[in-house]
Amino acid sequence: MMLAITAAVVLVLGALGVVAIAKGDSTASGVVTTTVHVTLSEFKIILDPAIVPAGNVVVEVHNIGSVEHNLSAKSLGLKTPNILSMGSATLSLGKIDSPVDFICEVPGHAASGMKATLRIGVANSSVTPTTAVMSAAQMDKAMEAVALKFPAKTKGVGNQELAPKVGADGVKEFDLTASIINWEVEPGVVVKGWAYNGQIPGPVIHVNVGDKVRIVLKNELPESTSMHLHGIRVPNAMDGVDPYTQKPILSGESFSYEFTALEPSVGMYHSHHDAQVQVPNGLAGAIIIGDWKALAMKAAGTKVNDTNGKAEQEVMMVLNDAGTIGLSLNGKSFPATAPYSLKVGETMVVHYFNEGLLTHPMHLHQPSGLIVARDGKLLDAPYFADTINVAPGERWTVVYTAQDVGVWAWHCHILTHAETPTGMKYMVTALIVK
Ligand SMILES: [Cu+2]
Repeated sequence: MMLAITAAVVLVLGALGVVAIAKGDSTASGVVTTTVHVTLSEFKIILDPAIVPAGNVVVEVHNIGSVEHNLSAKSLGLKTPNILSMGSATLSLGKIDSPVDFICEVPGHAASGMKATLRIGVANSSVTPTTAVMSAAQMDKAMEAVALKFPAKTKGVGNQELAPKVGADGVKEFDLTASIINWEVEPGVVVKGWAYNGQIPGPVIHVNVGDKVRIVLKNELPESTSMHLHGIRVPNAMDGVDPYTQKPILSGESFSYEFTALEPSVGMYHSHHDAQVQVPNGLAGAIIIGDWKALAMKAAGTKVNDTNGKAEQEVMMVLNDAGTIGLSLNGKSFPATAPYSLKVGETMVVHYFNEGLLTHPMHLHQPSGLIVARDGKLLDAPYFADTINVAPGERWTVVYTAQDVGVWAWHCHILTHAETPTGMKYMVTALIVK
């Protein structure tokens, strides 16, 4: 009966949007029932309270993340179903008198940090749930505070152009080292990133058609790796798919990927070993063959109002949504993302690369993008779009010519990838047109 009443109270509180903690409650038999509010997100489990008195425990679970999660208490054999973004579930743990370990059982999520332990003792409530009720004014203030931080300084910048060493044989050699580093995704949020040359995304490799290329990858990770050249035409033995085309590169060992750059390409290099962990955690970078500023402008022709017929910038925009890095543009979450700037009549050629697990519809408020290539192949008929769906593995090359002065938001249009109740976050940046 008491459980039914507690459940009813929880339901009512939930319906009102109130997520305050239900206080411990004694039944006639003296057993306390405590409701624990659990918040799931990428990639955290927050318990409130985290310490409860021995007795009956009911957990009320809210997923405020952007992807599906669940909550599992393995030692008790209890688990919620998968909970959609912004969904809820309730789990009765029964009578508890020793600590309970929780994880999210979605593959990779526990390893990325979705673990928590409910302890037994004097109840506390030190954590404020992020979905706690705010007044409209408080919400406005929180949103403004985040917006004013943009662009926030963080340690580490990805996508830095990597200069080759050119040997007597004329081969352009690029040296990459894979290792685990501390990576600041947003101000004060430092995660264990898996990086090439200490950068997330890895450095940009730029070569010309006809170049002989050698990429030497040294593995300083705690596990094996290999590297696939995604979208680049290479001999099969250089395709980086262990154990088929090569042996795994063991920790401490190196491998040389050698090929001749045969055709203009917009490619990415990324791990092909334990890839669902290694790639979202950061092991990915851009590799470009050819002069895409020139190729893209030739394809655009007279469709854009560029003043000098030249692209002023080439921008790599690497999308990610999982692992330790999470929802991000070029390894950073708003307000730590980098803004871009152009003068009216200037052009930037943007390559979108999706290294995540989800599709992201990338939207620049102005100007419209002229799509000139998909996966490094020029289109017969370039076309305009203001929202461009970039699926995992895809690369889209887009010409943006600045038309109107202002600060134009540029973000993923899955809104939970761009906003939270306390302001813009994750896959958001801006184009500043002067
Ligand atoms: Cu998205």
